[in-house]
Amino acid sequence: MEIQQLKSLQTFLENPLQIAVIPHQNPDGDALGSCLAWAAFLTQKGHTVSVVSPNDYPDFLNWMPGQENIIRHTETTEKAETIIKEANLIFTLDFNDLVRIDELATAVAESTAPKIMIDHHQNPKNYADLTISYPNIGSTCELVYHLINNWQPTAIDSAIATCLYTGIMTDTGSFRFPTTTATTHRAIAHLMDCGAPHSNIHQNIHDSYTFDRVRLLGMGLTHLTQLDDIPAVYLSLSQEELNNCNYQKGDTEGFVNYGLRLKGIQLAVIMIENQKEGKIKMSFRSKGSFPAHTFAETFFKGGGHKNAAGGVSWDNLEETKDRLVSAIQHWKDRFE
Ligand SMILES: [Mn+2]
Repeated sequence: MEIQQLKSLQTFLENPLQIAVIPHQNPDGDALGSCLAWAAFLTQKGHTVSVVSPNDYPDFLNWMPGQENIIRHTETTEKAETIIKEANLIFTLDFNDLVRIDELATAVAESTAPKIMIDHHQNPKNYADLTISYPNIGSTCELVYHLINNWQPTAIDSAIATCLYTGIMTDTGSFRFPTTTATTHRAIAHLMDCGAPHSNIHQNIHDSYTFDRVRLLGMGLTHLTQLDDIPAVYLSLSQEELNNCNYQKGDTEGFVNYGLRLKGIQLAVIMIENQKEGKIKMSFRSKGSFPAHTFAETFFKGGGHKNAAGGVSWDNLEETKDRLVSAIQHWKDRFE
């Protein structure tokens, strides 16, 4: 697949630069994978590159090649901001709106360095000097794969292949979401040729639950509720339940998908209480034409993709449930 902006991208990178590469807050496999692969490629090209993450990431990602050098803004704030200040080129990957990097946004907005967005979310904001946005591609990692493969396929070593494979795998739900194409599989085949250890990657991501995490999943599932005559389900976890299971960042990742395992269900929602921040974090997953992103945007200040979106509620858990149920009932004609 040809990426139209490759030539313009290359003109930014003609001379050795100090580069900062930034994933979104609470980075997932795609955000980290794309940043680490892109940073490794730029390093090969003779640039000095740092990956600066707005905050920490879950344990099931802390094996990825290169992650040991990631600077976390929440932990080493001054260092992170110095890197942004001194960078003469900034890449933002896997997001398209500076609100997604929280407090790091100020440093990025204040920097006079050119900014380049590489992303696959809809409706990119206009903050970058070069916007490489492909909402039809299933992951930023697949987009970065095409960029590198168009430019210099021989640069894809096993570290880059591993990072890209991971992000493509996680953002496509292990190659099963509708965004997975034959092109995706050709990219994956090539990445395996380049040394991506696919079995290890699957194990590291999916078979690395702690005992507490499985208990937490069990608690979430006991709350699984199906709406009357509407193909939608929701589940929830209270702060107390999270505490009881020694909640660690990333533990609830993927729980919402269990709702979609029910036959015929088109929308699954999870509500996770965060008492410290006084809010309920919400995730929406849909199948078919139900627009999870528009639903999240309309009712819960969120957004995302058609089949995977996030949102937030400032009401308590019970009120949020009630509001969710009415919102779904209000939109019941949108189901197939
Ligand atoms: Mn992504």
